[in-house]
Amino acid sequence: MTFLRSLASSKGDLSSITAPPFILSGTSLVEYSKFWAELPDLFVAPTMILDKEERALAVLKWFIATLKGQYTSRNEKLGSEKKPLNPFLGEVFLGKWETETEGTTTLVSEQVSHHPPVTAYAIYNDVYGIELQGYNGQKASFATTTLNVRQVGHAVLYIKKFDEYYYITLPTLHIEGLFYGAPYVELEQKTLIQSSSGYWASIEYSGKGYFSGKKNTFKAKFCAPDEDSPLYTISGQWSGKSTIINEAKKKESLFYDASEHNVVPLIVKPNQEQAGYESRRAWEKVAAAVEVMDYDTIHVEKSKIENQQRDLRKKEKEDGVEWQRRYFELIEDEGPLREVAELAGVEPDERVWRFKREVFEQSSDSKM
Ligand code: CLR
Repeated sequence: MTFLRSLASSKGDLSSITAPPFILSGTSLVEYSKFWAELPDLFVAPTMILDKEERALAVLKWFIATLKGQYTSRNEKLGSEKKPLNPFLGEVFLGKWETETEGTTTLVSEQVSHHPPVTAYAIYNDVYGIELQGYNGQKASFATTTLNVRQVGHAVLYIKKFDEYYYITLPTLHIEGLFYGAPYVELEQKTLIQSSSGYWASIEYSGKGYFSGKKNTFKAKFCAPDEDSPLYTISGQWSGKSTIINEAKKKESLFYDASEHNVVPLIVKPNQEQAGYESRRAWEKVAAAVEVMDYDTIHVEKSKIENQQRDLRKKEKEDGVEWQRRYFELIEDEGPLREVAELAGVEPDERVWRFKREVFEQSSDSKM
């Protein structure tokens, strides 16, 4: 009950929630960017498809495939959704996937704002010439026993060979099962994927009992440029199986089956080789205390980090300087992103976080 009350009073800021120890996780939210590319084969697949329409469909498939990791992996591994650690400003999470066919896919994730929390990330594979950049924050509200979370931000996929962009909006979600102490995520509303080629897809989410009796269901329509009636409709469970219907031929076939794909684990440097601003190193003691549910130590170690951060902000204020983000910068959104957002009918953000790849590549952090 205390927990539910703390949720009710959290006023949009998820970091102010005091969760009971069994719901705490020792993983920082800055790590969650990895869920975009744990299936490197599907991530690079669109680069090999010459046909625009087929390519956009492959992007849709990759996107649907990422949802299971993004929204159900804590449940599957830890038994319920957990409250991640609230990243500090400047916290960085780095990793890479190494696979025989896809080669190296690199992940750079950085906490670029603390109040409100915003994480920016870049994921790229140079063998295939594909890159995802994005940033996100969350706005929460509480209703009776459900926590509603709206995501702020978007992701943009870029395919070099075709000089093609995909603008991806993020789904709204809510946390159910709070009352029973077994929280889990359910998605709602829509995601839009708009390609600069004109092809677009709209994905509508629903939980148990709306489209069907199953959880994690979705319905997507895939349309040609400037068209509203779908070329294909896709539906099913994003955490399980989905099917695709070719509307012209009225032919149905399998679209995606999550059980046929295994995530490729991200390779992260051992903690002792990481810099102090790297996530797992910085939170090491907190994570160890979470592991054994030692609430006092969690509190002591968290406070150390928070005080350090407070001192840093104070010093910056005194010196009249602002914290310098390491690998991202806030830029005016002009160029192609703005165009593709407009195509999507989405109000483009005034300013977006851009990955400073040159800076990253010259840093020792790029030598993983
Ligand atoms: C972060 C960005 C990722 C997708 C994603 C998945 C799960 C979300 C997380 C985001 C934000 C934080 C989140 C989490 C599920 C639960 C957690 C909303 C959007 C909140 C802070 C936990 C509240 C405490 C409990 C009631 C469990 O790409």
